[in-house]
Amino acid sequence: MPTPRTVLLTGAAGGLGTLMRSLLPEYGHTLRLFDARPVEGAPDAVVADLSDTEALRRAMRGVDAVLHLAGISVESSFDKILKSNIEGTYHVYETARQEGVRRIVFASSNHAVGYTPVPHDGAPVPVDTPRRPDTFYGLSKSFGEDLAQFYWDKHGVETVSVRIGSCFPEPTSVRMLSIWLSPADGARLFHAALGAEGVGHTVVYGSSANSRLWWDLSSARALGYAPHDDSERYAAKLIAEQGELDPADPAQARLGGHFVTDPPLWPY
Ligand code: NAI
Ligand code: 15L
Repeated sequence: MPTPRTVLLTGAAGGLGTLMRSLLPEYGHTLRLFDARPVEGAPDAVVADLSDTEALRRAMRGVDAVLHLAGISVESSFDKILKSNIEGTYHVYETARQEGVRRIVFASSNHAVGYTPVPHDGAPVPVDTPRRPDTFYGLSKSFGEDLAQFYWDKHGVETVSVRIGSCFPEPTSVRMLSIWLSPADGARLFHAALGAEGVGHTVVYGSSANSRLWWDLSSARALGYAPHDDSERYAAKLIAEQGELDPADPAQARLGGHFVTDPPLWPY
C-alpha cells in the first residue's frame, strides 16, 4: 500500500468533499481542507476562493498531493464556470508547480464526454474516446484534463483525472445505475490515484463495478483500484419507478443524460 500522505482537499464543504472527509482518513491520509464556504465541524479549514492565490499557497505548502474537488459542479453561466472551474483549476496547478507539489487528483466528470452515445452494443466506452463536452461545465472539465496533461508534459506535475460518474450515497435514477460511484468506492479510487507510482497524466472513469457499466475501468484498475460495489441492488426499484432508459429520448441516449439538453433539464 502507498505511504499515507498529507493531502489538500479542495471543495471540502461540498457533497463529495464531505463524504471524503469521513472516508479518506481510514486510508491513513491526513487532510488539509479548503473551500470558499466554511467547512462544518472543521474550524481549521482554509475558507477562501480559489482566486486567492496567497491562501492557496499557504494551504498547499508542505502537502504531498492535492485532491482537487472545488468548483461549480453543475451547468452554470460561462462567466461563473470560467472563474471557478477554469481559472480556479489553473491557480491550483500553478500553485502546485511553484510549491513543488507533484501529484494532483482532479475531479473531472463524465460530462467531458457527455455527448458520447450510450453504448447499447455492450462495448464499454474507452478512456481515449474523443472528448465531447455537453455543457460549459463539461468544457471546463475537458480544459482541466488538458491543463493536467500540459503540467505533466511541461512541469512534471502528475495527475490522475477522474471522470466521475455520479458519486452519491445511492443512485437516484436509472441512468445512474450505469455510472454510480459508491462513496466507499470513491474513497478506494481516490486513495489509489493519490498513491500509485508513475501515473504521468492518467485519465480514468470513476464508477463502481456496476452490472450496467457504460465505460472501461481498466485504467482505474491499473492504479490498484478494486471496486466493491454494484448499483444493481437498486435497479428493480428505480426501473419500476422510472422505466428503462429510452434510446429515442435525446436526454437519455448520451452519457451526459439531461446535461445534453439545452437548457439542461433537472432533476437528472
Ligand atoms: P459540490 O457543489 O457539492 O461541492 C463543490 C464545492 O466546491 C463547494 O463546497 C463549493 O463551495 C466549492 N467551490 C466552488 N467554487 C469554488 C471556488 N471558486 N473556490 C473555492 N471553493 C469553491 O460538488 P460535489 O458533488 O461535491 O463535486 C465535487 C467535485 O467533483 C466537483 O468538481 C464536481 O464537478 C466533481 N464531480 C462530482 C460528481 C458527483 O457525482 N458528485 C460527478 C462528477 C464530477
Ligand atoms: C456531475 O458532473 C455533477 O457534478 C454531479 O452533480 C452529477 O450531476 C453527475 O455529474 C451526473 O452526471 O450524474
